[in-house]
Amino acid sequence: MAANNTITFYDLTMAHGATTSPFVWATKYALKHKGFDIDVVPGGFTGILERTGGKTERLPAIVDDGKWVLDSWGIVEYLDATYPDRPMLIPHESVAALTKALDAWWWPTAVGPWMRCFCADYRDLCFEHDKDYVTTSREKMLGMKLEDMQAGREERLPQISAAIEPLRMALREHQWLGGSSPNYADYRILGPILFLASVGKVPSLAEDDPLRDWIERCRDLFGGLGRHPGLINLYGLKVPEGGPEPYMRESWRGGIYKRNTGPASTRAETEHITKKD
Ligand SMILES: N[C@@H](CCC(=O)N[C@@H](CS)C(=O)NCC(=O)O)C(=O)O
Repeated sequence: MAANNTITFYDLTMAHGATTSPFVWATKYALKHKGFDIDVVPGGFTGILERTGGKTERLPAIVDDGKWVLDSWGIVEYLDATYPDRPMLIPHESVAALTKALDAWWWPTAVGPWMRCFCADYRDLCFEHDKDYVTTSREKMLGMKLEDMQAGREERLPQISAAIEPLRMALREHQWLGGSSPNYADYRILGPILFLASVGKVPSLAEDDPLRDWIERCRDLFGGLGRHPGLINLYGLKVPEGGPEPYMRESWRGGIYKRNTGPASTRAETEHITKKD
Protein backbone atom coordinates (compact mmCIF):
# COMPACT_ATOMS: atom_id res chain seq x y z
CA MET A 1 0.00 0.00 0.00
CA ALA A 2 0.94 3.72 -0.02
CA ALA A 3 2.74 3.77 -3.37
CA ASN A 4 5.96 5.83 -3.13
CA ASN A 5 5.22 6.17 0.57
CA THR A 6 2.61 8.80 -0.31
CA ILE A 7 -0.96 9.21 0.91
CA THR A 8 -3.45 11.64 -0.65
CA PHE A 9 -4.78 14.09 1.90
CA TYR A 10 -7.80 16.39 1.48
CA ASP A 11 -6.97 19.64 3.21
CA LEU A 12 -9.25 22.40 4.50
CA THR A 13 -7.60 25.79 4.50
CA MET A 14 -8.18 29.49 4.83
CA ALA A 15 -7.34 31.95 2.04
CA HIS A 16 -3.87 32.41 3.63
CA GLY A 17 -3.20 28.79 2.75
CA ALA A 18 -2.81 27.35 6.25
CA THR A 19 -4.99 24.45 7.39
CA THR A 20 -7.75 25.56 9.74
CA SER A 21 -9.81 22.58 10.93
CA PRO A 22 -8.65 21.01 14.24
CA PHE A 23 -9.56 17.57 12.85
CA VAL A 24 -7.57 18.13 9.69
CA TRP A 25 -4.53 19.43 11.60
CA ALA A 26 -4.50 16.39 13.90
CA THR A 27 -4.68 14.11 10.85
CA LYS A 28 -1.84 15.88 9.06
CA TYR A 29 0.35 15.28 12.12
CA ALA A 30 -0.85 11.67 12.31
CA LEU A 31 0.23 10.97 8.71
CA LYS A 32 3.65 12.48 9.34
CA HIS A 33 4.02 10.53 12.61
CA LYS A 34 3.53 7.35 10.54
CA GLY A 35 6.30 8.55 8.22
CA PHE A 36 4.21 9.23 5.11
CA ASP A 37 4.63 11.90 2.48
CA ILE A 38 1.42 13.76 1.83
CA ASP A 39 -0.05 14.57 -1.55
CA VAL A 40 -2.25 17.50 -0.57
CA VAL A 41 -5.53 18.25 -2.34
CA PRO A 42 -6.11 21.86 -1.31
CA GLY A 43 -9.44 23.62 -0.85
CA GLY A 44 -11.84 25.45 1.41
CA PHE A 45 -15.32 24.79 2.81
CA THR A 46 -17.46 24.76 -0.30
CA GLY A 47 -17.29 21.99 -2.88
CA ILE A 48 -15.95 19.24 -0.57
CA LEU A 49 -18.46 16.74 -1.95
CA GLU A 50 -17.48 17.54 -5.56
CA ARG A 51 -13.75 17.61 -4.73
CA THR A 52 -13.94 14.15 -3.20
CA GLY A 53 -16.06 12.68 -6.01
CA GLY A 54 -19.12 12.37 -3.76
CA LYS A 55 -17.25 10.51 -1.00
CA THR A 56 -17.70 13.00 1.87
CA GLU A 57 -19.07 16.38 2.97
CA ARG A 58 -16.61 16.65 5.86
CA LEU A 59 -12.83 16.63 6.08
CA PRO A 60 -10.30 15.18 6.75
CA ALA A 61 -10.33 12.36 4.22
CA ILE A 62 -7.39 10.36 2.85
CA VAL A 63 -6.86 8.02 -0.06
CA ASP A 64 -4.27 5.30 0.40
CA ASP A 65 -3.55 3.52 -2.87
CA GLY A 66 -7.17 3.90 -3.99
CA LYS A 67 -8.71 3.18 -0.57
CA TRP A 68 -10.77 6.06 0.85
CA VAL A 69 -10.68 6.52 4.61
CA LEU A 70 -12.88 9.15 6.29
CA ASP A 71 -13.04 10.78 9.73
CA SER A 72 -10.05 11.87 11.82
CA TRP A 73 -10.42 9.09 14.38
CA GLY A 74 -11.22 6.56 11.66
CA ILE A 75 -8.03 7.55 9.84
CA VAL A 76 -5.90 7.06 12.94
CA GLU A 77 -7.42 3.62 13.56
CA TYR A 78 -6.80 2.74 9.92
CA LEU A 79 -3.18 3.92 9.97
CA ASP A 80 -2.29 2.00 13.13
CA ALA A 81 -4.13 -1.16 11.97
CA THR A 82 -2.64 -1.08 8.46
CA TYR A 83 0.88 0.01 9.40
CA PRO A 84 1.60 -1.51 12.84
CA ASP A 85 5.32 -1.71 11.98
CA ARG A 86 5.53 2.12 11.88
CA PRO A 87 5.42 4.33 15.02
CA MET A 88 2.03 3.82 16.66
CA LEU A 89 -0.28 6.80 17.10
CA ILE A 90 -2.25 5.01 19.79
CA PRO A 91 0.30 2.62 21.25
CA HIS A 92 -2.14 1.18 23.79
CA GLU A 93 -5.93 1.13 24.17
CA SER A 94 -5.58 3.25 27.32
CA VAL A 95 -4.21 6.10 25.13
CA ALA A 96 -7.46 5.96 23.12
CA ALA A 97 -9.59 6.05 26.27
CA LEU A 98 -7.60 8.88 27.90
CA THR A 99 -7.39 10.91 24.67
CA LYS A 100 -11.16 10.64 24.18
CA ALA A 101 -11.73 11.79 27.78
CA LEU A 102 -9.28 14.68 27.34
CA ASP A 103 -10.87 15.68 24.02
CA ALA A 104 -14.34 15.62 25.60
CA TRP A 105 -13.06 18.09 28.24
CA TRP A 106 -11.06 20.19 25.75
CA TRP A 107 -13.93 21.02 23.38
CA PRO A 108 -16.47 22.50 25.79
CA THR A 109 -13.72 24.11 27.90
CA ALA A 110 -11.62 25.75 25.20
CA VAL A 111 -12.24 24.83 21.58
CA GLY A 112 -15.94 25.79 21.44
CA PRO A 113 -15.37 29.00 23.45
CA TRP A 114 -12.39 29.94 21.22
CA MET A 115 -14.49 29.28 18.11
CA ARG A 116 -17.13 31.66 19.48
CA CYS A 117 -14.43 34.30 20.10
CA PHE A 118 -13.16 34.12 16.52
CA CYS A 119 -16.21 33.18 14.41
CA ALA A 120 -16.32 36.48 12.49
CA ASP A 121 -12.53 36.50 11.93
CA TYR A 122 -12.86 32.90 10.73
CA ARG A 123 -15.38 33.98 8.11
CA ASP A 124 -13.27 37.02 7.13
CA LEU A 125 -10.15 34.88 6.64
CA CYS A 126 -11.71 32.15 4.54
CA PHE A 127 -11.74 32.12 0.72
CA GLU A 128 -14.00 34.70 -0.91
CA HIS A 129 -16.15 31.93 -2.41
CA ASP A 130 -16.62 30.34 1.05
CA LYS A 131 -17.82 33.45 2.85
CA ASP A 132 -21.57 33.17 2.22
CA TYR A 133 -21.67 29.50 3.15
CA VAL A 134 -19.50 29.98 6.25
CA THR A 135 -21.62 32.92 7.40
CA THR A 136 -25.00 31.24 6.98
CA SER A 137 -23.96 27.80 8.24
CA ARG A 138 -22.13 29.15 11.32
CA GLU A 139 -24.92 31.60 12.16
CA LYS A 140 -27.33 28.64 12.03
CA MET A 141 -25.03 26.64 14.33
CA LEU A 142 -24.57 29.49 16.79
CA GLY A 143 -28.07 30.91 16.60
CA MET A 144 -26.86 34.52 16.17
CA LYS A 145 -24.84 36.90 14.00
CA LEU A 146 -21.13 36.11 13.96
CA GLU A 147 -20.21 39.66 14.99
CA ASP A 148 -22.57 39.49 18.01
CA MET A 149 -21.15 36.13 19.05
CA GLN A 150 -17.59 37.37 18.81
CA ALA A 151 -18.26 40.64 20.69
CA GLY A 152 -16.91 40.84 24.24
CA ARG A 153 -14.14 38.32 23.60
CA GLU A 154 -11.60 40.48 25.49
CA GLU A 155 -13.38 39.40 28.70
CA ARG A 156 -13.72 35.75 27.70
CA LEU A 157 -10.24 34.99 26.36
CA PRO A 158 -8.43 35.22 29.73
CA GLN A 159 -11.09 32.99 31.29
CA ILE A 160 -10.59 30.34 28.60
CA SER A 161 -6.83 30.53 29.08
CA ALA A 162 -7.23 30.10 32.86
CA ALA A 163 -9.53 27.11 32.36
CA ILE A 164 -6.93 25.02 30.51
CA GLU A 165 -4.63 24.78 33.54
CA PRO A 166 -4.82 20.95 33.65
CA LEU A 167 -2.76 20.81 30.44
CA ARG A 168 -0.10 23.06 31.95
CA MET A 169 0.07 20.89 35.05
CA ALA A 170 0.55 17.70 33.06
CA LEU A 171 3.06 19.24 30.66
CA ARG A 172 5.15 20.65 33.53
CA GLU A 173 5.89 17.09 34.55
CA HIS A 174 5.91 15.34 31.18
CA GLN A 175 7.70 16.29 27.98
CA TRP A 176 4.73 15.27 25.80
CA LEU A 177 1.22 14.00 26.48
CA GLY A 178 2.62 10.84 24.92
CA GLY A 179 5.44 10.75 27.52
CA SER A 180 9.01 10.83 26.21
CA SER A 181 7.78 11.16 22.62
CA PRO A 182 4.58 12.58 21.11
CA ASN A 183 1.62 10.45 20.15
CA TYR A 184 -1.94 11.07 18.98
CA ALA A 185 -2.93 12.66 22.32
CA ASP A 186 -0.49 15.52 21.55
CA TYR A 187 -1.80 15.97 18.00
CA ARG A 188 -5.44 15.89 19.10
CA ILE A 189 -4.89 18.69 21.64
CA LEU A 190 -2.58 20.60 19.30
CA GLY A 191 -5.10 20.56 16.39
CA PRO A 192 -7.43 23.15 17.98
CA ILE A 193 -4.45 25.33 18.99
CA LEU A 194 -3.35 25.45 15.36
CA PHE A 195 -6.96 26.17 14.40
CA LEU A 196 -6.66 29.15 16.75
CA ALA A 197 -3.44 30.22 15.05
CA SER A 198 -5.25 30.07 11.70
CA VAL A 199 -8.03 32.45 12.75
CA GLY A 200 -7.02 34.32 15.92
CA LYS A 201 -6.62 37.95 14.94
CA VAL A 202 -5.93 38.78 18.60
CA PRO A 203 -3.69 36.63 20.83
CA SER A 204 -5.33 34.02 23.07
CA LEU A 205 -2.42 33.02 25.29
CA ALA A 206 -0.10 35.03 27.54
CA GLU A 207 3.37 35.87 26.25
CA ASP A 208 4.91 33.74 29.03
CA ASP A 209 2.29 30.97 29.06
CA PRO A 210 3.94 27.76 30.32
CA LEU A 211 2.19 25.86 27.50
CA ARG A 212 4.20 27.80 24.95
CA ASP A 213 7.19 25.49 25.17
CA TRP A 214 5.10 22.38 24.32
CA ILE A 215 3.15 24.19 21.58
CA GLU A 216 6.32 25.43 19.91
CA ARG A 217 7.97 22.00 20.14
CA CYS A 218 4.88 20.49 18.48
CA ARG A 219 5.03 23.10 15.73
CA ASP A 220 8.67 22.22 15.06
CA LEU A 221 7.91 18.53 14.54
CA PHE A 222 8.19 17.00 11.06
CA GLY A 223 10.24 19.81 9.56
CA GLY A 224 8.11 22.59 11.04
CA LEU A 225 4.70 21.23 10.02
CA GLY A 226 2.98 23.74 12.32
CA ARG A 227 4.86 26.75 11.00
CA HIS A 228 2.89 27.70 7.90
CA PRO A 229 3.51 31.42 7.16
CA GLY A 230 -0.27 32.09 7.11
CA LEU A 231 -0.54 31.27 10.83
CA ILE A 232 -1.04 34.15 13.25
CA ASN A 233 0.78 34.90 16.50
CA LEU A 234 -0.84 33.16 19.49
CA TYR A 235 0.90 35.00 22.31
CA GLY A 236 0.46 38.41 23.93
CA LEU A 237 -3.04 38.04 25.40
CA LYS A 238 -4.27 41.27 26.97
CA VAL A 239 -6.09 40.90 30.27
CA PRO A 240 -8.60 43.66 31.09
CA GLU A 241 -8.40 45.45 34.49
CA GLY A 242 -9.56 43.07 37.18
CA GLY A 243 -9.62 40.11 34.76
CA PRO A 244 -8.42 36.65 35.83
CA GLU A 245 -4.79 35.60 35.67
CA PRO A 246 -4.47 33.78 32.31
CA TYR A 247 -2.58 30.95 34.03
CA MET A 248 -1.63 30.00 37.58
CA ARG A 249 1.75 31.45 38.55
CA GLU A 250 1.97 29.05 41.46
CA SER A 251 0.91 25.63 40.31
CA TRP A 252 -1.97 24.17 42.36
CA ARG A 253 -0.58 21.25 44.30
CA GLY A 254 -3.23 18.84 45.41
CA GLY A 255 -4.24 15.25 44.77
CA ILE A 256 -1.64 13.41 42.70
CA TYR A 257 0.37 16.61 42.30
CA LYS A 258 1.13 16.63 46.02
CA ARG A 259 3.30 13.60 46.54
CA ASN A 260 3.09 11.86 49.93
CA THR A 261 6.70 11.05 50.86
CA GLY A 262 5.95 10.33 54.51
CA PRO A 263 4.82 12.33 57.56
CA ALA A 264 7.23 15.23 56.97
CA SER A 265 5.46 16.00 53.69
CA THR A 266 1.99 16.10 55.30
CA ARG A 267 2.86 17.48 58.76
CA ALA A 268 1.96 21.12 58.06
CA GLU A 269 -1.40 20.12 56.61
CA THR A 270 -2.10 17.72 59.47
CA GLU A 271 -1.25 20.38 62.06
CA HIS A 272 -3.55 22.84 60.30
CA ILE A 273 -6.53 20.52 60.04
CA THR A 274 -6.21 19.13 63.57
CA LYS A 275 -5.50 22.43 65.37
CA LYS A 276 -8.04 23.22 68.10
CA ASP A 277 -9.65 26.65 67.59
N1 LIG B 1 -16.03 13.54 12.93
C1 LIG B 1 -15.35 14.25 11.87
C2 LIG B 1 -15.62 15.74 11.95
C3 LIG B 1 -15.02 16.47 10.78
C4 LIG B 1 -15.57 17.88 10.59
O1 LIG B 1 -16.58 18.27 11.20
N2 LIG B 1 -14.92 18.64 9.71
C5 LIG B 1 -15.35 20.00 9.43
C6 LIG B 1 -14.18 20.95 9.58
S1 LIG B 1 -13.80 21.31 11.26
C7 LIG B 1 -15.79 20.11 7.99
O2 LIG B 1 -15.37 19.36 7.14
N3 LIG B 1 -16.62 21.10 7.70
C8 LIG B 1 -17.10 21.36 6.39
C9 LIG B 1 -18.26 22.27 6.41
O3 LIG B 1 -18.42 23.01 7.37
O4 LIG B 1 -19.00 22.26 5.42
C10 LIG B 1 -13.84 13.95 11.98
O5 LIG B 1 -13.36 13.67 13.11
O6 LIG B 1 -13.16 13.92 10.96
